[in-house]
Amino acid sequence: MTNQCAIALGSNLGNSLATLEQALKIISQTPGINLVAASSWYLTKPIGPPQPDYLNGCAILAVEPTPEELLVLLQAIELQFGRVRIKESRWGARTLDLDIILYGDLIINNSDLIIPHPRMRERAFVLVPLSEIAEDWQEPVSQKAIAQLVSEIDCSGVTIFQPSELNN
Ligand code: ROI
Repeated sequence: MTNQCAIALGSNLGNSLATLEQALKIISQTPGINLVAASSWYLTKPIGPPQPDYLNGCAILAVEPTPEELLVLLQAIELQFGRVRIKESRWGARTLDLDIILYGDLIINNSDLIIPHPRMRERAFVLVPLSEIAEDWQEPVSQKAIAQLVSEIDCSGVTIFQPSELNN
């Protein structure tokens, strides 16, 4: 019994492209997880305080783990890439950020896990990549499709990544 889940990947420290591609490989090789689709990588203007541009993308996974188990798995992968949450400011730069965006049509509101991701509906760096691979997926809180949500926001800070552009 598997569930369709959408995750967002982001990085703006170190070799972001290598980090994101390795992270996606580790995720897809995890028992109980199958990679269904991966978006292009996008170069995105930072939301929050001034910091380097981000590389962002999304993936659709078919998962056996529960949302809570998946969160633990993703956080372990973040740590493998040297992410130290305590040292990072909440809105600061990070080597690897893995967020659960959607898990089927579940709505979860725990202290440590909120699904759908509470800010996904306003974030072009999530919605643009996600619309590439899941445009018809209904976001269960707004009950709008991803394609509809993306049409309602400003996406000017999000462009498809060309590997020669990233110089940090
Ligand atoms: N901004 C962009 N463009 N991409 C991110 O992945 C991202 N992640 C964050 C904050 C600091 C909110 N800004 C971001 O955590």
